[in-house]
Amino acid sequence: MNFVQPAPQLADPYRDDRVLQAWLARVLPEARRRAAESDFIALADYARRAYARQTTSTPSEPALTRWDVWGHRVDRIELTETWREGPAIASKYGLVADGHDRSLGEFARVQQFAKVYLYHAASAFYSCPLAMTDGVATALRSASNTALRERVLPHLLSRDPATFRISGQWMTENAGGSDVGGSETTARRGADGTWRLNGRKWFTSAINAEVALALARPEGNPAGTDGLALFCVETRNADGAWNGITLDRLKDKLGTRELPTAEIHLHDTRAELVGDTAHGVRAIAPVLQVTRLWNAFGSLSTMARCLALTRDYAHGRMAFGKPLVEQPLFADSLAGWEAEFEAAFHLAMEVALLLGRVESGTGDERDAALQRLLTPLAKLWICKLGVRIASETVEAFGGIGYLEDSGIPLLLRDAQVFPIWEGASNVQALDFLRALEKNGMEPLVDAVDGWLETADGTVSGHDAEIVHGAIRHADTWLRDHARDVGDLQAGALRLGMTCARGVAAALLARHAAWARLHQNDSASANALRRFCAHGLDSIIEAV
Ligand code: MFK
Repeated sequence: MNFVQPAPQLADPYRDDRVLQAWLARVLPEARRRAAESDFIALADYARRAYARQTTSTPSEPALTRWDVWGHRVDRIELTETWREGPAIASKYGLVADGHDRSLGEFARVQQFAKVYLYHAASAFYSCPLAMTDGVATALRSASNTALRERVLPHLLSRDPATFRISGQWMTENAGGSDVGGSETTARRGADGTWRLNGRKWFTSAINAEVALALARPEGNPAGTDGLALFCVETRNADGAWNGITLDRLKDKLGTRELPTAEIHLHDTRAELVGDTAHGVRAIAPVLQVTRLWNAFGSLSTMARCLALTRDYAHGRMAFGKPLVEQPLFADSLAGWEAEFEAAFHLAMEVALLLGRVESGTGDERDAALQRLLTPLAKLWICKLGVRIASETVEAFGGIGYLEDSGIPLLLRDAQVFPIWEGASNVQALDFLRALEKNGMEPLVDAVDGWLETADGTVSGHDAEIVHGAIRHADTWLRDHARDVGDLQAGALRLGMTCARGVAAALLARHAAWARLHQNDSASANALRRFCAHGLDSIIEAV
């Protein structure tokens, strides 16, 4: 009998995750952690079951039936099994509700995002509508249309599958994905006071959503971003028929294939104003702040899955007389990917903590400024890193990693969406400049100094110097180029990457010091050394 390599086994995504466990032990109060633990365990169990199902079944995709046999236009969507399970999982474990639960105080967002991290890789991208639902709930919380808020919000935050509803977010049109100001959809108010939307939305993720926020230009408003207003659409009429919406087709995508993303036309679609008759982009910005963080956590969850499978395989796969994990070069590469992942984890969790502090009123202005500055940085760097780690995973598995039915190529195809969704990397880099314009670099520099100070004496002075050096260089570069918008924009990606990695390293240093002191664990300090050695500063002077 020829040798047959056993398939990799998925370790427990909660119990066996050192990085998550140590972070929770450091930050989440013991009582809160104990209260949430059964949900963490249940989500990890679900992830393992979903993985077992994925590796033993034929992949399925949503199907759109546009016409019934008699010739009626029906636009019916059949969802996949994982998607049909989504509402029950999401509501039961509070994947949206936790983030808005005032009783959780400043920890609402970290508890929620720990769950998102555990669920995403098992969700077949049901996490996408949950992200949008969370963002829309965040925007609606401060909407001046109180009747709309009171009617819709309880459904988005429901913990009961019978009343739980999801929301979409319709921004992208043919004229622009990043440049939303060119949107062509119009809004007209009828004699009865009802708003009607007409136009075409080109990428509507999760078209099965019951609600959506849509940008449209009220007739008579000026061209450009400011002339757009934000509307809420209930996608179905009371009888279940579409509310003036036709589904032209489902998108044929590289990844996220269980997610029904549609091109649609709006024909006198009934809609309600969320607030003002203009400034819709400003009104939808809170959605972006939240969904961008979901992207970072989706990417982290994918990386955790990639690394867990790679680790298991490396222990079981023999090459040249010993397991891969004992081959010095393979072990060195794996440790490098793990170090990048760990630093990324600390950055994303810090942003979640800051968001929770700001929303619960326990944070101050510094927290708000830092949350605004770090959100695009986390999205920018962590989503790009996810593609790299997924690509390394394909390579680590060799030929098998290139085969569809190993499930590994799926990880790479799916990871590629994160840098694109909710504003591509360049949009994030430019958004970082927008945030700097309002908040300056000082909150970030001060925070990094504070985190490194906490770690002083525990992590190596050499590592601390590398972090300081990168952040100081970013600060100086910013001052030197402040007057030239062209230079600033051209360097924004390099500046953003440098700041993201510098901040992540400082956060990892703070954690490493704690782990040494309280858990006698040097793993994070070792990860920091590698992370810093990979280099933090990617700013180069333009020639
Ligand atoms: C598991 C993960 C799941 C994730 C699922 C998500 C699936 C969703 C799929 C999608 O990708 S939906 C499409 C998402 N599209 C985008 O993200 C659009 C990308 N483009 C941008 O982000 C542009 O920067 C933006 C359209 C927001 C603004 O461009 P403009 O036209 O140059 O606007 P401008 O004048 O700079 O900003 C308008 C206002 O918004 C300003 O406020 P004021 O009116 O008060 O001056 C800005 O300050 C404010 N603003 C813009 N970005 C902001 C912001 N405020 C806060 N935070 C931001 N990030």
